[in-house]
Amino acid sequence: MSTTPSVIYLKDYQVPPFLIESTQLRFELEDDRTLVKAELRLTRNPECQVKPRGLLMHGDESLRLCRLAVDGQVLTAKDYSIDAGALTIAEVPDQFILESVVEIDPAKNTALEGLYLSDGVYCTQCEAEGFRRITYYLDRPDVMSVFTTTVVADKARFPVLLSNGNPVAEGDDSDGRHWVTWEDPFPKPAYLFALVAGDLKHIEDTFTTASGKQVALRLFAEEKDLDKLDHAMTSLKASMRWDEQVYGREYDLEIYMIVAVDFFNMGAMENKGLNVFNTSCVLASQKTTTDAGFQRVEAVVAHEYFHNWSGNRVTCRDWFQLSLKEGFTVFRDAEFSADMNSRTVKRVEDVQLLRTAQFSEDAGPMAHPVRPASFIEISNFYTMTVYEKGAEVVRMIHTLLGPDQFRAGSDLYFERHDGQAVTTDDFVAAMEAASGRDLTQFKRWYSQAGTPVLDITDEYDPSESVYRLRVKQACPPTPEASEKAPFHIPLQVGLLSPEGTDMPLENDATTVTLELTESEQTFTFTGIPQKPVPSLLRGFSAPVKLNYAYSQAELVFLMQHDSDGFNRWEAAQKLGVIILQALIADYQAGRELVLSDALVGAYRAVLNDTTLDPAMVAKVLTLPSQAYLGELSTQIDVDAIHAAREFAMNALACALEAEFSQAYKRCLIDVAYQPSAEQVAQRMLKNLCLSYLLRAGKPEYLALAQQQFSDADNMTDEQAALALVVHSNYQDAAQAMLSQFYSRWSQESLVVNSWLAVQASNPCPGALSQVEALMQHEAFNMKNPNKVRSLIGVFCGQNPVNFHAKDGSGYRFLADQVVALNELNPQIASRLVAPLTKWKRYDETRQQLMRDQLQRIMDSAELSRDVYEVVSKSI
Ligand code: 0A1
Ligand code: ZN
Repeated sequence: MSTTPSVIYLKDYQVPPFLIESTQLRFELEDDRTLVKAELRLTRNPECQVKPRGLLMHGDESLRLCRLAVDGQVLTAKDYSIDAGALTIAEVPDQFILESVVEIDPAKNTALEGLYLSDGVYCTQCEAEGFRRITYYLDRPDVMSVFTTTVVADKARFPVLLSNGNPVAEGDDSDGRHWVTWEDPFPKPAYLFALVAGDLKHIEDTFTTASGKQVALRLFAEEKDLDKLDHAMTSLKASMRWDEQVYGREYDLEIYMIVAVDFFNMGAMENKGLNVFNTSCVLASQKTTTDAGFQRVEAVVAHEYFHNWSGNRVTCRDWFQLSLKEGFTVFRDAEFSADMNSRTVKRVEDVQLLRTAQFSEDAGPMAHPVRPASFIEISNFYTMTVYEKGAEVVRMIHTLLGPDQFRAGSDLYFERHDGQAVTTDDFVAAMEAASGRDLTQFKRWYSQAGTPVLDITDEYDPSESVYRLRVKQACPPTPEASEKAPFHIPLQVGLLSPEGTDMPLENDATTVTLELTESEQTFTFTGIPQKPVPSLLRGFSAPVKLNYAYSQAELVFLMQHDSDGFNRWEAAQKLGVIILQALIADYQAGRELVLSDALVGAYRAVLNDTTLDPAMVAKVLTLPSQAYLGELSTQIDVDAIHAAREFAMNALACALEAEFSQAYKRCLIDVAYQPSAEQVAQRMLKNLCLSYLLRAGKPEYLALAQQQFSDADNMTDEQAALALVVHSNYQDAAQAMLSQFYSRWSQESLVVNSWLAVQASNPCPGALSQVEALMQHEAFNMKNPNKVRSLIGVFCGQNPVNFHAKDGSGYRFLADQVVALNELNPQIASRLVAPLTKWKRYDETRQQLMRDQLQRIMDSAELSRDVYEVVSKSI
């Protein structure tokens, strides 16, 4: 980047002057280069008012143009120009064939955008704008074309040659090379293009769609990982059935393929008929994968599959509409996971993520609306806001419309827009048309950034049997706007009688949806015989912060009686927050820390109630996280939060040792391992108990953890024991376990990642030197995003005490890595820098140290657009 990068605005959107009717590609994969031959049938877009004489094609500085021809006429240098990678042909007819040949070098592509090599396997990543690194093209999602792709490569080293659609021809050349031609009949934008070539093996199954069509399912991986694909296959078939049953959506090609690659910037990619997956999101086996890993595979396989309709058949007009496909698809995969496992546990986990990662993004310098209004580099907008908050926005529509009208809206959306590239307005319009509801104000959720805050008070009038809730909403300023208009917020509410039962409300319902539309509103409930305890924001019905002055006794009451499982957990969190905030204040004031009996009593009751879902018991007995407590603070005091949590957990461990020990034993499983909701729940609670027991300070519990570590027949138990000991005071035992773990698993790349992460997240002193040492270890590779995330990403994002060390060493370390990665892989560099951008939340000394490092990155050599955007917006 030699000049200041330009900003792209939604308001400047214009339809493309040209369309591409068909795309024929031929890839010749050679050792030191790849030749890409393209034959494009272009035509003027009838919908475009202007008729430019020339044509601008997206491209990249890494393309070496070998030949360019219009309708067979070879162009010479005077007929075209190339500027900052883009190709302009001075004059073109209304309809023509454009032929080009370019040379690219996948072996040198460490950015992992476009065509690159991952451990000897060629693969592509084209979303969002990677296709222009492969050939000159109209690389924008509203240009949709049918593709025919021929891949040619050495047969011995690259026996498998894949692309989108159906294979239509193949053959051998005389020189040991072979070729396969693929045809994708569905018009698609270039970002959904994919190519894979390598020595891969596969497992195969079939799926019969609701209308009786047979689909071949093929999952590819390196031979050594072939035994880790069964769970993904099961998840794929379950997703296909679920989308038929819940959304009436069938698969449309004859074949569906997934390829596992080890080098990948994100989780996975929904390329038409040929998904490319990060190994971390598709491989799973009992011995090497934790329960959380199994659930991630299930969720990501479903997510990519669901994109076939929400994303591929109906795609985005422009990248500002990214949440059109991502918000909707995350909502769909969350509902799928809820149906496959425990609904309440899934909701709790999603809300925990939203309230830490998304809320902090929405409060920081990169805050943006679900539909951003501008960007410098679109890769920076694959965010918690676009994905997770976007999914909450769809969920709110579902809540406001109810399941039947929502389904009608979704049917109408797919019917109206099949084969089109559309906007979030089109999505909402379909929901409005199907339901008859006016969502004009609701659409502010797409255009206004920031997390709304609800302040709720109440009053009860016994003489009239009337209960009133008074709700105020406000939203703090964010970079794009200081004033916010009121949001349309569905607030689900129930009222509990003093006996702990739900009071019947309107039409005898026990939960009602209040619709907030103004900055201040009062809701009146009549026929309320006694003063109720309100259960507010049931199921987390809107992505907001809520203040209501609950007493500790009311929270304990809700923990026991609320019929809404999510809010029972939420009551425990709120109680934990109140108690921890007091401990934090005591710590800061140098007062002695004392644990409240209320918390011990509440925890004991939950622990002894064997009727509860063990997973929910584990969630309830987990104190609010360091990140959440930070998010709730005006100024984040990392050390005080850590000290308060450590103190509370140690005190709980001592007070409830016997109960934890009994619960641990109750949760032992003596049947064969399964990643089923039931077993997952038991292991979750068992390992939570172990975490408390280790804090009780008795050697017998260290022995218990060591025994679990060596006897475990699954990675969940093995890794839990390892992490607990490594993060404890038993440092000698920890070292022994770490080296044992590494020698056991050094050949399993994904397990080694968790070995790196356990050390990177170690809150004990010295973690930074350990991380620096590990960067020199054979297990680390700066070019592999999974390694970078597991070591550097985890240290900077999940080790607050060490990352925020007062001497600024953590900040310096991160800046060094960002500068190094900026050259290798801009997307990863720019994601990694996030923790530094939150400097405003810390004390003045740390603020200064963090800003110094941001400035140092800014002043370092040529910055990529990715890193430039994040750093310049943060300083
Ligand atoms: N569309 C994918 C996510 C994805 C986005 C960008 C990528 O490369 C820069 C890769 C994947 C999804 O939502 O799963
Ligand atoms: Zn997605």
